[in-house]
Amino acid sequence: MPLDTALPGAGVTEAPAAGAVATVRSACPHDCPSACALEVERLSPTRIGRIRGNKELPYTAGVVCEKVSRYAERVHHPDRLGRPLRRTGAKGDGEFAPVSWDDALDEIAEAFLRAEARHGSETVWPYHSGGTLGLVSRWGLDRLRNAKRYSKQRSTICVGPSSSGWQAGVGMLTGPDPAEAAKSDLIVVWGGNPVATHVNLMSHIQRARKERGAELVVIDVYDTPTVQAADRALILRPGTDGALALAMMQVILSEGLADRDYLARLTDFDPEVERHILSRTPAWAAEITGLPEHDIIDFARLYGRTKRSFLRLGLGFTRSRNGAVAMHAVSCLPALTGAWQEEGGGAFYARLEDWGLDLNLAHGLDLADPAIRSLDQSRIGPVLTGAPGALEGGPPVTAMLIQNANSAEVAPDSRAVRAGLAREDLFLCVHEQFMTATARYADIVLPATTFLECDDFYMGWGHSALTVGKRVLEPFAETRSNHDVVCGLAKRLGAESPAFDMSAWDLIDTTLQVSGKGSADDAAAKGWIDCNHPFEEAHFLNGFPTADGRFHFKPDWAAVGPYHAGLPALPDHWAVTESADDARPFRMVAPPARTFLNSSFTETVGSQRREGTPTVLIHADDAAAHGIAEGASVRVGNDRGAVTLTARLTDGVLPGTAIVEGIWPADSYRDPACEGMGINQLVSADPVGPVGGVAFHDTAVWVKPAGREATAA
Ligand SMILES: Nc1nc2c(c(=O)[nH]1)N[C@H]1C(S)=C(S)[C@@H](COP(=O)(O)OP(=O)(O)OC[C@H]3O[C@@H](n4cnc5c(=O)[nH]c(N)nc54)[C@H](O)[C@@H]3O)O[C@H]1N2
Ligand SMILES: Nc1nc2c(c(=O)[nH]1)N[C@H]1C(S)=C(S)[C@@H](COP(=O)(O)OP(=O)(O)OC[C@H]3O[C@@H](n4cnc5c(=O)[nH]c(N)nc54)[C@H](O)[C@@H]3O)O[C@H]1N2
Ligand code: SF4
Ligand SMILES: [Mo]
Repeated sequence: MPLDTALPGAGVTEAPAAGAVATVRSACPHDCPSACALEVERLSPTRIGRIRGNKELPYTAGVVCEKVSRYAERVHHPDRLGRPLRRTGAKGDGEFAPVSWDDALDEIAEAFLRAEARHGSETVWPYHSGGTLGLVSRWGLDRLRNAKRYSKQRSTICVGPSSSGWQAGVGMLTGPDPAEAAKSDLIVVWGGNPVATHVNLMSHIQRARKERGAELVVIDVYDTPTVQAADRALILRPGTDGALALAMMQVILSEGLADRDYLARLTDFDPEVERHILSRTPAWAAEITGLPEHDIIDFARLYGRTKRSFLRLGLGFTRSRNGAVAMHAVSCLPALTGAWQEEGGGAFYARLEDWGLDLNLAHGLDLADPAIRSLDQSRIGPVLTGAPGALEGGPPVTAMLIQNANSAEVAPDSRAVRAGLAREDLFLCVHEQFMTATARYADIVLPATTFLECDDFYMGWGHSALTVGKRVLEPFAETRSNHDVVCGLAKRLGAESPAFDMSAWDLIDTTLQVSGKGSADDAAAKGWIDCNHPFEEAHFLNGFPTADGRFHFKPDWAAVGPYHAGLPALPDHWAVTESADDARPFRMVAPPARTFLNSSFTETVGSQRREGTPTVLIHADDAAAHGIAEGASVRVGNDRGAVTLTARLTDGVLPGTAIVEGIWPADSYRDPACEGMGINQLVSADPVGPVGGVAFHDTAVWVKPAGREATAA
């Protein structure tokens, strides 16, 4: 079917004259809080040109990041997978031969049925992650999972620590639209790097600075581009944000800056909490954080005296073993000052709940059996290698379908992940756009469409609109969408749900209609659906979404998640991070690279050119102490593994901290010890309490000149 018949004018904002370029609406599918509404230059039914930000959706405001603006490089990449493949070599070798779609789907279904007959349905583990956040493309796999009683997935890898910490105090993953930052007098970006990771936020912050003379404060562990854009920066030791928050509260309470009326009305603040906070002095926090005591006091006063203060909480500061406790401690600040009551005041972490969508049909929620086990997504390594406890008392995992995930690179403890993926008794299907490190281990590789080649809707987890991504291009080669694969397998596996017989568009339309949000076509005509809450609700003026309607200074961790043992009963700094010692004197932080998105875009020339080569950033004094020169080749390692990187020296990081940006393909690390593994071979898969998740920025390592380590080894 010619494209323009398939999509009768939908989303076309400028009609093409003969031979001219059409500009078509779309939406970014990536795991990024900006969740941009896009405008795509469609050059032909199979080619795009530039991508720009939609000017009408206020949050996007005409801006997109550099990597998506040149998406043509990714969608038209010569290495796109175009045909289903069957493994011909050993697992992980990457040797495959083409096979037909029918044969591939038959083979997967037979393998799943065989596995189920032998070990029961829980032996099959469908697995998805954030490659796309499409309401259909990402979570549609759950419909197959639930209909077939396959093992569930606890999606912890990204938001486990941050979400649980926020829930402990506020109660629900919701809040005001962060575009409200434009109305603030003080914006604090805490443990996030929006210039690199969600650039659109910066437009709204810039407005506040220009129109209101607002101040931007950034709290990070190194001199990021967001730090460079700030009026004031606090560079602290990783994993110590809880201490900073407590000392700020101590100053606010002792200098009479707390809103006592608000505390009494809308929180569980009591004399026990007050006594505890008063014991956490700036001197105590200075010792832990590495910040000068007077900087802590100055910033606490600024925050305490500014009613319209907005905390934009990133995820970075929660990727430590104490991450949930730190998030909870920081989230206490606007409850103490009552900043929530102001427009442009309060805090935002992520809107992952509270969209008012009935997703029973789309995600098969009503088919789920509570008795079926739920495996921790972050612990794919321990799960596949059968580590104690990881299988939750159930059978081994012997069959998987992976969509939207590159676990061999992104999950912690790469050694275990790869050992697991290579198991001879595991049947693995990977549905992918590229031959990733994970796909190389597959028995069957299926070629996937990109967001431009299928229909979907997306939740703006860093704003409050649902965005619409209607198909822009004909699918490349033989690629199929996630929805098509799920439906094709469901038929062969005898799984039942009316949604398996619906197109993605019909499924979205039905979902929107039963949720009272109009039709999919109406939404497509506009480009998005506004789901903003009224001010009183977004700011919790009449109560927080907790059982008693109050913000909780005293969290009930046991009610939040299973790994609650030892979490402090009051807001605090929890000293459980991986301690540096003489053998591993550095604490490694592994944050995103600006032009990669997790492991995506590592294949594009523009991003490769921009990022150069994998580096480790350390303080110049540390470098001198370890005999490391600028640009030198160094090895970074611990008991779990080692990588080779190029050293960059700076005074924009505290001594003892080592920054390694980006999740590069394993062969970029040029180290014989890598054995096909990347940076996450150094990262532990221990679950972060109370719900699980990964301490990506909490790894003790040594850093040595490459030559010296090589001779020692
Ligand atoms: N360009 C780009 N954009 C991305 C991504 C990407 O890989 N590349 N990933 C996307 C995804 S999946 C997500 S979840 C978001 C994440 O986006 P962010 O919320 O920005 O979170 P992180 O990427 O984890 O880390 C952000 C910052 O936290 C800092 N940090 C690390 N440890 C600490 C600490 O202990 N305390 C403090 N105060 N700061 C600390 C890091 O130095 C880093 O600058 O970004 C999305 N956007
Ligand atoms: N060192 C370190 N590791 C990290 C992090 C970190 O900060 N540091 N961040 C963590 C975080 S926050 C996250 S969210 C995870 C993310 O980890 P992942 O969600 O696994 O992210 P990606 O590496 O981008 O891999 C997603 C894959 O999905 C594929 N894909 C995209 N769209 C589609 C589609 O429509 N269909 C199919 N079938 N496939 C598709 C892409 O080609 C890509 O290979 O990584 C985590 N890992
Ligand atoms: S990756 Fe983020 S900033 Fe870039 S286009 Fe997508 S949503 Fe916007
Ligand atoms: Mo993430």
